[in-house]
Amino acid sequence: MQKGRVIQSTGSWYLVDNGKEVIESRLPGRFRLNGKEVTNPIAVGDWVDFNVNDDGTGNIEKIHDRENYITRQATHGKKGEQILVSNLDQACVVQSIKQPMVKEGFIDRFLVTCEAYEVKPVIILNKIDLAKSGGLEFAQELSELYSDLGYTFIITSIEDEESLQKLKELLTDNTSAFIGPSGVGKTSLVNAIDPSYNLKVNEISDFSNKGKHTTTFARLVPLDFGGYIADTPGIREFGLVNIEPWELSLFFPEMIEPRQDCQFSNCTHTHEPKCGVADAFEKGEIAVSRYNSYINMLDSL
Ligand SMILES: Nc1nc2c(ncn2[C@@H]2O[C@H](COP(=O)(O)OP(=O)(O)OP(=O)(O)O)[C@@H](O)[C@H]2O)c(=O)[nH]1
Ligand SMILES: [Mg+2]
Ligand SMILES: [Zn+2]
Repeated sequence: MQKGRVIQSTGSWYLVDNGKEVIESRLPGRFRLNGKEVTNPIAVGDWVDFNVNDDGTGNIEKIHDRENYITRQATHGKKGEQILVSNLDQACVVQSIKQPMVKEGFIDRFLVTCEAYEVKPVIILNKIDLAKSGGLEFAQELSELYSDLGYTFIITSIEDEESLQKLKELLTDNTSAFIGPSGVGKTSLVNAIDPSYNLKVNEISDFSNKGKHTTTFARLVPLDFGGYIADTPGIREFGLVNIEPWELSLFFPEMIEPRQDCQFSNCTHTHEPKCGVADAFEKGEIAVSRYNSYINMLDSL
């Protein structure tokens, strides 16, 4: 028996990396019928035990318990959820300064969801080369906002070697996932830091800057400098996990202290009297974009 990591899945075949080679493996039928309503019993990122057959293919015998995982819709615990990738050290939300434009709402949802999944979040703002004609200041503001909140925020461009070096350091010896809208450059960044993997990259051809969904399967790429990166397909929206409305502000670091001054313990910080969060917002201690994200998320709960 060998231990390895599932780095790609087609639904019927799994590519398992044992550290030396990649073995095409199958899962015996009994695993599929254990009554679990997961789309796929094995997720990319899973650690498995497997036997090698005479023809060199593998048989997966055991799936190790997952330390954590993220799902496509981020509907934690819901039936039929599709796990994007498991056993992560960090999840990186990738945004671009332009084409498509950065969406703070996406970042903020992502940060809240990471808390719920117990995955460390990282924010990557890509395509900074496009900000030469304007947007650099905004990028800097975002960087300060999120860094002050305690998050790792890095600014990149596939044309800027220094920024790629920083990204490499962040990824070395970790299992990371790139998550974000289509067209922000997730695949391009993986290619730029590890050119041995020529992943498929598409030009943004449509004028609406929506981009094309070029990556269709999540896969883990073993990095030649150590670690794994999961390049995931673009998602338009990031769903929210099941959080009670009064709990939501617990996932906003800048609201933790102010909410202690709220009169009601189940305050939603919207219409209630004597609200510490509303006071802090009025004093400018909470960013407008962050408070807007909070309200939008609250509405969707
Ligand atoms: N100017 C500029 N263009 C970039 C940069 N990174 C990526 N691009 C371009 O952006 C387009 C989309 O890049 P992809 O890497 O396919 O984007 P993706 O996030 O993987 O998209 P999906 O797979 O659809 O989710 C391509 O035309 C890239 O060449 C960058 O740093 N600067
Ligand atoms: Mg891609
Ligand atoms: Zn309040």
